[in-house]
Amino acid sequence: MQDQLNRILEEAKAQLAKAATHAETEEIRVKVLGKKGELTQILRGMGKLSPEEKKTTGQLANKVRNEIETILNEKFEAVKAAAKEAQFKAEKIDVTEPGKPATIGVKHPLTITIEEISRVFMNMGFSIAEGPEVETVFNNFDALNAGPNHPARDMTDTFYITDDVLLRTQTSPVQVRTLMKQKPPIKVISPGRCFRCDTPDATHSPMFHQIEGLVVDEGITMADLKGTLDSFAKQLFGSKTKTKFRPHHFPFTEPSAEMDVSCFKCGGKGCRVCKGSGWIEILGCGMVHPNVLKVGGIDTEKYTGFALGMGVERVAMLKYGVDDIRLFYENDMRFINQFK
Ligand code: 2NL
Repeated sequence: MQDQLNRILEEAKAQLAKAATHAETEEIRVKVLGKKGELTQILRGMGKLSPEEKKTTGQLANKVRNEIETILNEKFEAVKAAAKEAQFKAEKIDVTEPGKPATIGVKHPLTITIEEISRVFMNMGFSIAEGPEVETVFNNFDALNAGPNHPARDMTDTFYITDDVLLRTQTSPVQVRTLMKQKPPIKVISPGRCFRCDTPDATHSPMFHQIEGLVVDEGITMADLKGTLDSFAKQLFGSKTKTKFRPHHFPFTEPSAEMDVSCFKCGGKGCRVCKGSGWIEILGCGMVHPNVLKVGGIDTEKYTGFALGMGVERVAMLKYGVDDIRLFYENDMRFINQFK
């Protein structure tokens, strides 16, 4: 029996030396000291021994148990420490590692252009008006003197939601809303998104941006229109910029004109940007048609006004030398980042 006890001790020592985890150590503890453990069974069987044998074997058994318990406790401590160490290693963060640089976004070139144009008009006393992109056919066409047979109303040119509701084809309906709820003097611009059934190509997009302007007051004349737009052109394209007005036609203005600016690239000599002419077409404008003023209940004997409209993409393409309108909508950061 004493041999057996010594064997149990040696075996337990050898196994515990190899144990590397809590589970392995616990397994050995159960095998030796558990209810059915090797040592437990020997201790139980000691009742059958003679008093003499009980004394010597008992002493050895206690010594073996104490020794195994000590080694077990040490092992439990060791595997616990090792597990903690492993966890620390796995969760280690190198606080000295350089951080990932945060990338700060940039303004979209169309946003930059809208803000630049708006700034010029705001400095001349204009307010900014906004309105919905989904509009009534009345605000988009009828109120603007574009009668039922106007070609722009065609199903193939305009995105209709219902017979009476559409995606606005210009931001004029915002000006119409202003005319209907505000009394003169009126001095607003309306930047915003517009929609037309166009197949995309280098110069067309079914979604684009526009800025319109509207001034209504007593005694507004074509001279106010020309002075305001000439000043605008000089502020946006440089103080040497010249302007020229060519007769045109819009249903909502009479008379109507298109404004050209002297080429800001070549100064008017003729180059690639102005296609050799020295002039660049920038916007449409005119004196507000009396029929449009009447929609807002404005006394056309007392008040007159002028209005203008320009394409944001066109201005941005000219200013930045962008040759394809579709680049604005691809959200390719290699393109967007060039306008910082
Ligand atoms: C262009 C031409 C224009 C207007 C827009 C307007 C608005 C009201 C009354 C009269 Cl409420 N006119 N807007 C006037 C002239 C031209 O836009 O070529 N846009 C890109």
